[in-house]
Amino acid sequence: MPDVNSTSPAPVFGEGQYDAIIIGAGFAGLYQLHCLRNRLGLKARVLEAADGIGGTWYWNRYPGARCDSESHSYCYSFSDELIRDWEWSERYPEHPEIRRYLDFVADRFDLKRDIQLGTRVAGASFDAATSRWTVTTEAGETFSAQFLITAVGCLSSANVPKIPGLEDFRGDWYHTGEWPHEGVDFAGKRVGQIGTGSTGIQAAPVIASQAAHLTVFQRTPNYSVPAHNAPLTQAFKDQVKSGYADIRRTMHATTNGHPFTIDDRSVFDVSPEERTEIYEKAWAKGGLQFRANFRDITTSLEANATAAEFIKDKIRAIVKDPETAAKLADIDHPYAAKRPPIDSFYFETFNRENVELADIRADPIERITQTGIRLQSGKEYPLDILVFATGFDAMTGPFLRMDIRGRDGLTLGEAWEAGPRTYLGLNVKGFPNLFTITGPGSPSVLCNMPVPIEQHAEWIAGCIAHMRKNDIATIEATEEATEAWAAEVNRAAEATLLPQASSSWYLGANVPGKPRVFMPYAGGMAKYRGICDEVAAEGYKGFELGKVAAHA
Ligand code: N01
Repeated sequence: MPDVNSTSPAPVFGEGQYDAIIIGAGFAGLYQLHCLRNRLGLKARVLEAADGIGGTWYWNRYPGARCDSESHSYCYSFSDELIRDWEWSERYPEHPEIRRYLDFVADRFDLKRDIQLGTRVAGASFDAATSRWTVTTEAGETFSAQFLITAVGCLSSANVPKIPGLEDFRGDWYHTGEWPHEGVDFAGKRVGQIGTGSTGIQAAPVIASQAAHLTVFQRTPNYSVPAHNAPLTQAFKDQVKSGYADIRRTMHATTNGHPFTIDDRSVFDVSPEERTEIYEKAWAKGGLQFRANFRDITTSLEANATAAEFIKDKIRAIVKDPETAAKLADIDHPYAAKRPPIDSFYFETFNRENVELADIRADPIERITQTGIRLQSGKEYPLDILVFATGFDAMTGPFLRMDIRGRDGLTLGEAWEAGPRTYLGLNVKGFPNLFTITGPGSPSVLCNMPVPIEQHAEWIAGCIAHMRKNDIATIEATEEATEAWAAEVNRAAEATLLPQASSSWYLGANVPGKPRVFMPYAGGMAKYRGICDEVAAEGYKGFELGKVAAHA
């Protein structure tokens, strides 16, 4: 790991002049600011569209929104003091608790004075003559910086599908990723929820418990494993604090950055009876750990089928109406080929009198009417409230809604016309000094997010420290390294079952017209960290380093 503590003399600045502009004040933006300002002594500013910090957790306040990673791992691990001084209350933290945590971190490291809220970045352009970025906001402010760092999140551009008739709907409608802060009163209402991904699976049980009636419109049935959320015991909290060094080591050594390891056995190393027993235990324990029961669940279709069938049997056993159970269990992709949801009584929700499942794969939505949803068969669902749990224009959406222009006016949209191309998910050829935290081509969404975020922010800080120390003005991925990385991203994906879920947002398949490219790096976080360290150790191999005067 390069030395993030080395600094070089800070240049003199005018108003709006910075060493680094960071876009976004979620987990990534906060830590990047800490690394650059508090450790390197750079002049850095975070621009954040929202009126508060929190990133994804600022916007996702839908009913049931809580993290699927366990709280003791869904946090920063860089500071022993933070680990000592913060206490999580539940196994999976609910959205307000995560915001309180991030607020605590921002105060602890005195970050807020360099975070400008209510400031949506409209665009940024690179000037080759000065080697600087000019960043413009929607309000017309401009900033100049040597480095532009995006901390925009992977799932922050809400996807509201263009279903005909939405503009006619006389009820209220909401997207889960832009949920009103004051909440939504479902009492006495007929609610329609479109979408059964991780979000929909979290939201449906809570909405059902509050509304007069809930119809879940399901296009692609999904697996889910119980979360078994519960308050944390004092003994567990103490154990986490005293054993955090080991927990951190595990998170850094595993594929997905979670605090548990993947069992080294194959599904077929054990007898069918023993396998069922293992699955039963994992089901009773709950959580994302289910896919870590055997090493080949995520790589072999035959092995995967044993886990898939186990979960389908559970669905059929939980859901009392056989027709509804059959629709819920009619899953067309391998388990965990899409991001595996975990739930609190999702399948049980369909046993409630006030809940109905509409199979819109068999009978698609024709249109939204003034009073509800009409299916192609002519069947009508009268609704007062419509909830879109329809996901995000993932990974590239948050970038492409800004007008980012690199060398010679090349837009990021043009550079990514056939799908995102990056080197290590960290930089794009043609866009010098642009760093993309958890960008496409990095492990990001396949991991417990704080782990790749910390690794990226530290790597970027190390890179900038190296540049300052060696009087390097620009860094830019080479075409050769970009090509080789694209091949590695494809190779890593093909070694897993991930590309086999054809409707997955990992492939961009959820947004009509989006290029079908497997976006995250599936080679595992530990391997990826090693590659990034090696790139740095070898003088930023694969990057072109430019030695022109940098400071304006
Ligand atoms: O979105 P999704 P999400 N008509 O894209 C359906 C993270 N997350 O918000 O599969 C009808 O997974 C779509 O159907 P189909 C996590 O990484 C994390 O649930 O396209 N239906 C699908 O059922 C997750 O993976 C936490 O056929 C339409 C659903 O909407 C990611 O966010 C919690 C449709 C979208 O599912 C996204 O999850 C929650 C249409 N036109 C989420 N368009 C944590 O705990 C879409 N759908 C950290």
